Amino acid sequence: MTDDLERRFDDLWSSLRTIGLSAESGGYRRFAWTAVDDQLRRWFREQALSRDLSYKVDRNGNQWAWLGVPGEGGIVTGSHLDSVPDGGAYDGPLGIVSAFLAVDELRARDRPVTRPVAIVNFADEEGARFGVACVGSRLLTGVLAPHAARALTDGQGVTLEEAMTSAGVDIASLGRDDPLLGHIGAFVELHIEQGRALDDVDAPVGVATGIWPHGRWLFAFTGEANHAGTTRLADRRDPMLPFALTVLSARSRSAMAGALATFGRVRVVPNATNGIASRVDGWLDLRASDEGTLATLVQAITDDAVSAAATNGVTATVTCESSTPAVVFDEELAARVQAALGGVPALSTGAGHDAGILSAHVPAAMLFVRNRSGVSHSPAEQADPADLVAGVRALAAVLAELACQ
Ligand code: HGY
Ligand code: MN
Ligand code: MN
Repeated sequence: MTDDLERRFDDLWSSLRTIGLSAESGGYRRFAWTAVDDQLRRWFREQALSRDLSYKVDRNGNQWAWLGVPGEGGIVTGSHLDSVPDGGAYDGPLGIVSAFLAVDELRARDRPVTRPVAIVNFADEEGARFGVACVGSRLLTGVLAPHAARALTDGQGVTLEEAMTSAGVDIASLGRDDPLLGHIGAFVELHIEQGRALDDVDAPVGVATGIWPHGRWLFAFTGEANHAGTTRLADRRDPMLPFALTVLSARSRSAMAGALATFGRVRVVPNATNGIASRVDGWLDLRASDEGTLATLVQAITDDAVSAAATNGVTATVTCESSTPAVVFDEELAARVQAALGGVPALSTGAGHDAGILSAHVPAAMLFVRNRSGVSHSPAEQADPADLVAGVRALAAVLAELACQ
């Protein structure tokens, strides 16, 4: 094990630091298939080539860097480089930077690497631009149908098909990729923790047990645009009112059920201060400990929305944009990861990940690195240099356990 790892982490991290950084917010705006994403993808390619790893883009636009010949039983690590709007630095990129450094560590060891090892950058994990999260891993595993993916549309009316085509991806090749899935013997994703559990128990690294089921629903309320100063209250068909009531319903119902409901994105048409809106679209992100609770909550919030809309002369429609079942990570793989790390805290999470999507198809595991602020999807994400290095060492130990036999 080399001892200048902190410096090498810093160097590699710095090479990525300014890409997509907003001077205005201090957060990252790294959205799929944009010019910023292209810079990130070039960075990944350069890292792969500078290490003599074989570089490939799969049928669904995910980037791969292979050590050894891709084949059955490969040990894959990696994460994503895209971000939410004004995201933090670590969610995603930490898993990829740590993966490159862990592979460097693996190669510097005496033990021969006996299985193919790969680093992957999954495309469009956050779904910030086209609305559906984990598009790259959903396409790879067949969870998202190619025709549904192609039709996804961003806020400017650009389809995913157009965006991927402009980025040079052959759109005709999208879809479940069984030969590639057959090369993944195990997938291990390292990720910044998106909470305070590790800080609470004073541990730099933890292992995931599972992910809460979750999904995204579009609540669309259609009323009638009219003048804010002349329209009598009795004559209004204001979609903002049922929307507001729905936000409160989601909050109180989820609180009672121990679940998490968030409306973090709203579109108001025409969005004028002195006008009653004609339409309000709000996106519900809902997560619960089990699928029954999630389904019951969605139905109850939908019923509340429809009834609040009717009371206000507005129509409401609710569309599920994505849903992800509960994930329980592979216990045998988790036990091997734990053995390689000498026993670390085990945590479940409400955050979605490509590892969760892959877990229904191949053995998958996750390592979490302590986040000092506990905040994520915000520039306030924070990690200590010593923990970042501990994460790389942990990942290298796991790769050695799995790939050197
Ligand atoms: O939204 C999520 O849970 C994840 O961070 N993509
Ligand atoms: Mn995220
Ligand atoms: Mn992430």
